[in-house]
Amino acid sequence: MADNTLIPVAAEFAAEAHIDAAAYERLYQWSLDDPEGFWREQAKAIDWIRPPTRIKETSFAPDDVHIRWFADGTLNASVNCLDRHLATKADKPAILWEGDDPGESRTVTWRELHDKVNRLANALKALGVGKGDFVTVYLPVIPEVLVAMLACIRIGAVHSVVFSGFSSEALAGRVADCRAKVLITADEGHRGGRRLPLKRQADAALESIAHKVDHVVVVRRSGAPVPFTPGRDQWYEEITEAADPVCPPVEMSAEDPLFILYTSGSTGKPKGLVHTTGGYLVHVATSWKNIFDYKDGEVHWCTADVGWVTAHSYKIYGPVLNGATIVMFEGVPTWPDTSRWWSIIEKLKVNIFYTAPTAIRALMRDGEAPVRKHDLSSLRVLGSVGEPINPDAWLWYHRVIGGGRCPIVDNYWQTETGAVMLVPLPGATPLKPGAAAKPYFGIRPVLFDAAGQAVTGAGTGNLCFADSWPAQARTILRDHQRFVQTYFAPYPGHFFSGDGAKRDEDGYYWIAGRVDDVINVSGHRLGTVELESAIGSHPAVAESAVVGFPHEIKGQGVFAYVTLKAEFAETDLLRQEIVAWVRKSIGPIATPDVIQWAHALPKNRAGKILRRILTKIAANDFENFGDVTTLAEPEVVGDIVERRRQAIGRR
Ligand code: 7RM
Repeated sequence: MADNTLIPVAAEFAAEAHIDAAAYERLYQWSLDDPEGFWREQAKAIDWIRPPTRIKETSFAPDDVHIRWFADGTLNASVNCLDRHLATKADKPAILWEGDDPGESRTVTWRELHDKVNRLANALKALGVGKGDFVTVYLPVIPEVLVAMLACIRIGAVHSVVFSGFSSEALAGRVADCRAKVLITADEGHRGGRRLPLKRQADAALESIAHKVDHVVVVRRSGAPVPFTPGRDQWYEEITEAADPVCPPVEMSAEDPLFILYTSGSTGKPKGLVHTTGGYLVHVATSWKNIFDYKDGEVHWCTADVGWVTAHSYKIYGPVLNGATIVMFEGVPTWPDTSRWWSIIEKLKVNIFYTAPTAIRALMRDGEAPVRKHDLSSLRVLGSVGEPINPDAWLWYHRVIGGGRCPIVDNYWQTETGAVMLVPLPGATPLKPGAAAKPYFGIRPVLFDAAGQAVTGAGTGNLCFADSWPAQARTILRDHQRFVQTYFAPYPGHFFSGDGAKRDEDGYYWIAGRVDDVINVSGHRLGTVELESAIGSHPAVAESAVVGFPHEIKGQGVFAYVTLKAEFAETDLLRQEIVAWVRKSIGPIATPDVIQWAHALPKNRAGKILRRILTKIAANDFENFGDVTTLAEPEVVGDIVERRRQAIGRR
């Protein structure tokens, strides 16, 4: 059993590591006994204009949930990301960028990055953007996305990065929700040899909402002709060339917002989680260095797209705060062939490589040959994030990619937590394939069982965290009540993660996955309600229910039960049409894997769909439905099971 495999920390690794086993025990204990003292010390990793004297101020009383860290400190985030590295690193690379096309690459030094950020910051100011304004960033993985984020925070504007794979409808909702003043996009994105019409999608999004942005800044990426609205639209190149290269940083309060990031929840409306400046930077800067055991001069590559929190904290802010060289890759791992990632690791001599289990599973299918073509000996530490990693994929990643010598840091956290919660520190914690291992400093995991009791010792339950940590999200934009209800109402006094977990005899944590109405597809969170409303808006659909099901590559796939309106026939053509409809309304990541027609959906007498049963059927488990006495029409289930049996029989 993989559960029993324990891979010890190599003595040579521990000897050189920032944190070894003894240091982990000592620091973890300190962080619990004296959180204020511990985090006051950690806060020294950041350059403050006025260092904080107030460290932690939190309340989790139901009528007054508030979270404040370092509240009287002031600072500027972009100074911490840029200016302070110039004295020692000006001509060293900050960004090593690889284009989708293997012939295309760029190096951006710290000096160049500083110059670009200052110019864009001034250009944004000239467009009327100031402290507290929202800027939506809808860009592919190109250096300008980092420039845009840092330019915003230099002038105190709040960035909202939207994944460029999201559709115009998804973008529209996110621009309207934060009432963005400016949208920054590109003419087109390049991905897997194809072009993404970003500017067209952005225009469509802006046309569909009542809120009006003042300006759209357009980066010329492909050079393709795109529609351009004079006055509103501005070419990035033109406004930054014309701008002054020196932009004084704005002094911000530690609790001023740094960015927002939308994530799917269990209702249809994405939540704009608000992260603030001081606590986020302290926690992200220090934890990134510790979890990857970063040494000055190393090259870090996180493969996540900039639209996800993984990229915010540990592709961008963590490394950039530490002055590390980061890799940005615009394309996909399978184009032009499945050795693309490995060729980049060899070419750029990547030391720290951080990706998601779904990618490992997909690349594993191709066998070892594409990996063996390349020299991966520069690798020192590997990371995994986004979903539980199955021991098979873990062992392959460790042996084939890491050559058996690189620890895998499987780090568990969320958009809401801002930074890591559970992780084996590479110089401190023996590894168990598939376990997110131990709590990070200052983190107090608690498992609650079905009776609502905290589990002591080994056991399973709903994963919560007591107290607070500096990178914790402060609220949901313009909906504090929803923030309180979602995260703090289920287990008063605790933050509820939405995940189930197990704690083993050694105190290691194993994440079981979501226990709410969220599916984790290839490490991306999708709310079932959001999917259902997309499907339900198709004219032929009467009703639908979406559940996750085990998927070999994606971890979980999207399974939709669909009931059609009486006048529509259940055809394959209509199936394809609904799939295309969902892709258009949310984006390709939301593509349903299976659509099964249903005459009716199983409901209780109050009309609530019984997803528990539908989840079992989607996993081809046709028994153990539990209590079915609440079903309004029990025969509906037999019919759905019969259709499922036929469908698998046919394949
Ligand atoms: C960082 C990130 C969060 C959800 C979370 C879990 C799942 C993330 C792991 C994991 C098992 C991990 N943020 N998750 N990391 N499950 N092991 N190491 O992914 O907000 O996009 O997603 O992802 O279900 O709740 S996220």
